Amino acid sequence: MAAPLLDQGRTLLMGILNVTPDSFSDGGRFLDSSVAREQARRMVDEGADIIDVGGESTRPGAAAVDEEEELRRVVPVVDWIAAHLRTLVSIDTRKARVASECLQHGARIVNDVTAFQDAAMIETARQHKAACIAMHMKGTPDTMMDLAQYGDVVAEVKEYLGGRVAALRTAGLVDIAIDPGLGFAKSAAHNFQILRRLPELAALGVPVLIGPSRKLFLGTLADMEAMENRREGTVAAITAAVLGGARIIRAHEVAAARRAIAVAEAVLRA
Ligand code: HH2
Repeated sequence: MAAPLLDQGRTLLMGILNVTPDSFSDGGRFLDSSVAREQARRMVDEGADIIDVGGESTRPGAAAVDEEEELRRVVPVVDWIAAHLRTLVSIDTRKARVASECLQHGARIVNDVTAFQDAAMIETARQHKAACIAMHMKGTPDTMMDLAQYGDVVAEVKEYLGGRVAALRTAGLVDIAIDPGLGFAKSAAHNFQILRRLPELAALGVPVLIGPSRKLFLGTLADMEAMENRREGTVAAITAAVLGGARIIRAHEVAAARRAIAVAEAVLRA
């Protein structure tokens, strides 16, 4: 069996490349393909293990993107990165056809914020022997913030993700990571609770991915409302995540994330 991509015995760093006009923190910056390529190269130089290419914003309230448009945005970028850079490519999509095309163009990981609930997505991953990242969310990006209600958020997320891992394994998929989905149908308090109780999710026995980068829950703390004031908070959240057992970190600012991971890993080793 091939070595797992998502479990390499160290914390992996996933750099975010949003090829969108409307992502919450960097919308429009990387729509131009030459700028997207440069950003991918920079992130790899700064230590990204994986480049996560997305063509549809999933920010709260975001509208769905037409399939052809999403393909047009992501496929050339995935193709170029896979051919030119020494890195793994993941495709951040909810659509089986987008995943399929990107896997044919060199992506090896599917990052699905709907956790492979679409049978066609599972079948696509199975056919390509892709690694799978299954994220927890409720509803859709358009409706999710009305659904941020839980008895025990960590217990509910854990039960849901445990079920998704079982479904993927039943389909024969073996390279799997889970993600509680910070900011997806979660209040700020839910996100902090998830970070504090991360070891409970890590106990599911598959790598946990955490994506706190620049997110709104950081902006609820004093002096962090403005996006440009969330850099240090992002680094702190990454540190907390690794100390709590996260094995994959998804971030916009790769160099800073790499340094935070190094500190947290040194603490864990000490
Ligand atoms: N967050 C975003 C998008 N995809 N995938 C996973 N697995 N985990 C996350 O936390 C996650 C994700 C949202 O962040 P971003 O990509 O920066 O913004 P947008 O969705 O507006 O493009």
